[in-house]
Amino acid sequence: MKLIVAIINNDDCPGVLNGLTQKGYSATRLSTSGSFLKSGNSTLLIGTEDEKVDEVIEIIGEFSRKRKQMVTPSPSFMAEGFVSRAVEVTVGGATVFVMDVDKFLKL
Ligand code: 2BA
Ligand code: 2BA
Repeated sequence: MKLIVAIINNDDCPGVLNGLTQKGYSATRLSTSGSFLKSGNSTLLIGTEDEKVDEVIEIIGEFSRKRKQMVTPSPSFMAEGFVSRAVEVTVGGATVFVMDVDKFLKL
């Protein structure tokens, strides 16, 4: 059993969740935010059998798209002098972690 933690763009979340549900997977969506953009993203928790991990990752990849976007970092970040103007960042795509699960219980 594995736990897949996938951080994706909010806009891509409905598509990814539909794709997973249609294939019979269960997922839990958490509302999160990244440290750099400080805007909302979504973190999906997906518990599944070892042999299904690749299919889950495929579905996540299919429904999350990587694209470029100009962003101005938040004032607090600018005040620290790291960045003072709009920068191009890649948004979309997915950051995926796969972890071993010791126990999976439904009580
Ligand atoms: P449960 O299986 O008791 O799941 C309750 C909630 O626990 C789920 O809410 C989900 O947030 C989380 N969860 C369960 N299994 C998970 C897993 N393997 N990985 C990550 N999170 C998990 P919902 O997704 O709203 O599902 C509510 C109920 O609908 C589920 O109750 C299940 O009876 C059914 N269900 C969920 N996905 C389904 C699917 N793809 N096809 C058919 N029925 C589904
Ligand atoms: P954010 O932290 O808001 O980062 C959004 C995008 O900004 C990143 O996309 C990356 O292209 C850029 N970026 C992030 N930190 C940067 C920095 N210090 N300098 C320059 N550019 C930077 P992704 O790498 O695709 O990450 C998307 C989101 O996934 C991140 O949102 C964060 O919430 C999460 N994430 C990415 N890598 C992570 C990691 N190693 N651990 C935990 N969460 C991670």
